Amino acid sequence: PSLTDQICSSPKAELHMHIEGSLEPELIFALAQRNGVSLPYPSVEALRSAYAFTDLQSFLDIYYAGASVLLTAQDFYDMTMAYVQRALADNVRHAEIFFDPQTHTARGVELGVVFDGIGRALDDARAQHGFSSALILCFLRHLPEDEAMATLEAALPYRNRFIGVGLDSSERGHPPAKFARVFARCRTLGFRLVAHAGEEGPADYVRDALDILQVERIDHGVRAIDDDALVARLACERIPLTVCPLSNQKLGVYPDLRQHSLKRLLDAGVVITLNSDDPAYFGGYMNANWLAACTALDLDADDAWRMARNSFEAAFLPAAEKRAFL
Ligand code: ES4
Ligand code: ZN
Repeated sequence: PSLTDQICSSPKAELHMHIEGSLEPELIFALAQRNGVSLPYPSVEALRSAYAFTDLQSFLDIYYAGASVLLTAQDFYDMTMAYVQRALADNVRHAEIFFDPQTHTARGVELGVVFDGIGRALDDARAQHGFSSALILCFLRHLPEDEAMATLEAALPYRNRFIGVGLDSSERGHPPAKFARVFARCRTLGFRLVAHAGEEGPADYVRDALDILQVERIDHGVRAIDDDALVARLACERIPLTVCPLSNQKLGVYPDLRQHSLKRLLDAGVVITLNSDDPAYFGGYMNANWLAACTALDLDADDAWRMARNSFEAAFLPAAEKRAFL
């Protein structure tokens, strides 16, 4: 088979996807209408044409505006089911899905509504399609640590509905150390730990996420390439990076994908995985990300096979379940 066919048909795990970033403009408009929410864009086309980002913050402003249409459990259900359909089409067999509770509670949407809508969709996806999934609750790093701690406490009644916690939103000026106490508490509680680091922020933030937050995976982590000792450590300790090629291109981390560090990191022995991040905003779901990376960096069948295997190795699943996917 061609490399394209191999990539598209290969079973994969998606480990870095924000469910709010799967809201397509059409669904944003449909939900706005259903809920009587007014949007600052006259049409689907006008909204989509605003997706011309210059950096992470210019994206986040539009991403939080898009999420403002989510009010009811049915809204969260519809968003999640639409993502599952896209993932199934790309042969994603398992997804560890981020969600941002603070984006919703700040608008008066109760945490239980968020968990019910997303959770019911993922239960149905498992029952109807055998789609495996888990939820990771992300703290917004531009907000104070106290608010992350309060969010954690509010989420504890639902603790069997999420397996871990992460850290997302504006990276620069919000280093991992800002969240040392809340991550320590999450570790004590037995949650799996991840954090965005080294997307726009420096390689130092990747090291601090490992040493201070004690995360098990790094989301993005592409700036680690600036620090040879750190790259060697990631490879030696088999710390996975959840890399998102189209995101990095659209946000100007690597405007030209041919410059992307993921090939150099892969060749250095780092456990690289490929993911879609915010697929509705960055121009593609899983297979589009895989094909863009493989084309731009001239990756071969062996590289693609390694990254598919890495996606299951890096997943927060029991070893026996991982093996059954490949
Ligand atoms: C995000 Cl691309 C990215 N980076 C940081 N935080 C995020 N939240 C949603 N997408
Ligand atoms: Zn992300």
